[in-house]
Amino acid sequence: MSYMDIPARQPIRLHGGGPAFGLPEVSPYTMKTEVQLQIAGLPYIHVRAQPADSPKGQLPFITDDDVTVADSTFIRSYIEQKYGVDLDAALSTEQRAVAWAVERMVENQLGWACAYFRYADDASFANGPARWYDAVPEPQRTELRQALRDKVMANLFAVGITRHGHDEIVLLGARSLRSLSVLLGDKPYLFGGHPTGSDAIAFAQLANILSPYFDNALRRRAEAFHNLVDYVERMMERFYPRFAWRACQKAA
Ligand SMILES: N[C@@H](CCC(=O)N[C@@H](CS)C(=O)NCC(=O)O)C(=O)O
Repeated sequence: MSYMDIPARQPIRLHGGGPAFGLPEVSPYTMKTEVQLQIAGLPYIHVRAQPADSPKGQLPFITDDDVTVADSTFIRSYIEQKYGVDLDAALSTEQRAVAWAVERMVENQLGWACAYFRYADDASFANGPARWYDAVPEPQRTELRQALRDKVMANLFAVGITRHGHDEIVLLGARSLRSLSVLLGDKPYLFGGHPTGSDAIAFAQLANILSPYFDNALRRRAEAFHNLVDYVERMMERFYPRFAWRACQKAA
């Protein structure tokens, strides 16, 4: 068989929400996967999709030839197995355990605190998620906005975050921010000189919190951790070098 007979491999297609709110990708889970694909050195194409397009009803999902994988955690397992990469290769067994705990804290606690500020606050909702329906004619626009907000508010209640008061939610979020800040210390990345798997989600969630489009108490708490602010800038420069993160921050 000659070189010409070998079928060209199609890049992985990463389905996400696309840029919005001063971020190169609006979905933190898609950003996580995008960064992990880059750490793994795998070529990919970033395409826009709707959650309803995904087999699990959420973004991201990837298509790789005839394989579709949904959910950022399972996407990572898939690429690590299929392409023989280990995003945590440099980590000890103990560090891997900490990395998983960090990932769960960011996704299952800090992420909900961030979502609370985006959806519960009228101005943030109007300035943010409501805008996805700008092109839809009335009365469907108002209905779709309300349906989205109701769904996310129901989720926030189900996971428990909105059973707390505003200040308590800030406190919970700030504890996670502090933990990340302490873990990072003065290192470039969470576990040393090179980014590993959990840097992807920590960065994505922190970038979302620091989005200049939303002014809230959680963002102000995050801004007070200067090493986290610098970390987001560092990750942005490395993984989204063409995105004008600094300019967006200054313009806000
Ligand atoms: N566990 C999922 C969470 C993904 C997720 O929450 N995606 C959001 C966008 S950031 C979504 O699609 N939400 C729509 C919905 O839940 O209906 C993962 O890690 O991929």
